[in-house]
Amino acid sequence: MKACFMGLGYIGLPTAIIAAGHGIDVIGVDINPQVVEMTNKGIIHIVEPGLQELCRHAVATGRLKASVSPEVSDAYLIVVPTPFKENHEPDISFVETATRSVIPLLKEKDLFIIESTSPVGTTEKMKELIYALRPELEGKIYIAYCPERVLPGNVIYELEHNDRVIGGIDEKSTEKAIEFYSRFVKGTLHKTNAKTAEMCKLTENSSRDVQIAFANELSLICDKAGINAWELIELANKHPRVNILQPGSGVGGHCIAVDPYFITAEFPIESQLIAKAREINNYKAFWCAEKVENAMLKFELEYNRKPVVAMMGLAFKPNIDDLRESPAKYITTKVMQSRNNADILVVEPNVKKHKVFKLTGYKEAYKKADIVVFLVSHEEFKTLPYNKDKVILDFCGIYK
Ligand code: SAJ
Repeated sequence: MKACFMGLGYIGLPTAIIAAGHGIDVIGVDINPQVVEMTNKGIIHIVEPGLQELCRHAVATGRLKASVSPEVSDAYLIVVPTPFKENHEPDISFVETATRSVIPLLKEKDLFIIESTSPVGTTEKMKELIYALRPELEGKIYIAYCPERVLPGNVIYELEHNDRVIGGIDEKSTEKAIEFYSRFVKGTLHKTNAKTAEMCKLTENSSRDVQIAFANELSLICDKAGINAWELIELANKHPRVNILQPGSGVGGHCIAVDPYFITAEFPIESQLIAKAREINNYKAFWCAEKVENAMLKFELEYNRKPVVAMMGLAFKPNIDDLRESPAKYITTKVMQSRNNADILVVEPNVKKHKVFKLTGYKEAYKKADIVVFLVSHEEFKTLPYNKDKVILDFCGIYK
């Protein structure tokens, strides 16, 4: 079995490595020649615990090779990004380009799988594209959609152990895709059709977004009412059928803050709650920035000097170095722009150097600051003692 993985990013690379580790001959394709070069040397270009060793081994055994162009294989997997455009419409051009590049290589009985998070109907569209260009293959190849659901940082375990949803354009395609994934997935492989599988991925991340929006909305209400939101949520969660998530400085990353738009763009009338949740989670970051700006003004009026402010955390969630779509980064940037002559110390213990922000150590920043703003609940921050002499804005429950 030879499989061609189109895209060697956060998901494509680990999946390719794990497939190679299970005896599949893998050709990993990426448009970035640097990624290809590194992969061929057995070096990973992403941060993922345990993956480096597996990559080196997969390359050494000859099972994994990387290239800038696809090669004739038995299975083709599309694992490229699906960003959104400025108007929040999904952009499936990478999926289409990757599909177009494998179309000339397709032969009878091949398997074509899309893993990229995609708007409902994408698999069907790619099917039509393939058959338009290769009409002789109609009904003779297998086409399916199978989203990933791994959590960065725990990818190796989750890729093998998570259940997966697999939806083909017909039953034979679903069966063939299940056969493929059962070579390296231990979790249960659930059968469905392509549309349901596409919608399932969007549903999972929208569900989380809506639940976080509820927690964030509660935090705004609590702030006005003078109630500790974390204590409130902990108490409400003592109810056997209530499970509220944690409020924070907003929702970031490339999944939960993005995927709901794939539903709202296509079903604007029906998706009222999903759209509102996106608004609330975006607003939460804006609200945090306003809170910081107000605290700075208040300090200036009271002490007749500008405060030193520590912005604690830039990552999009705790204990990672990933700053993509990060609300903490947005808040820090907004505060720096609006109070441009203020003394602002930026802290991110998981990043060594940043091209825009001058970073300060977390202990030093905490010591020097008059106003401390907790944006991400990194473990390190929880070791800092609560200093009553400082103004502390705890947006992520460090001292809950
Ligand atoms: N967040 C909160 N409060 C919470 C939980 C999270 O504010 O109680 C925030 C985080 O700080 C972060 C954002 O939400 O800014 C997203 O973080 P996350 O850990 O919920 O999700 P991701 O983006 O790292 O990964 C998600 C996962 N999806 C679900 O949990 C439903 C993962 O399983 C998916 O594979 C991934 O999206 C993806 O690739 O789609």
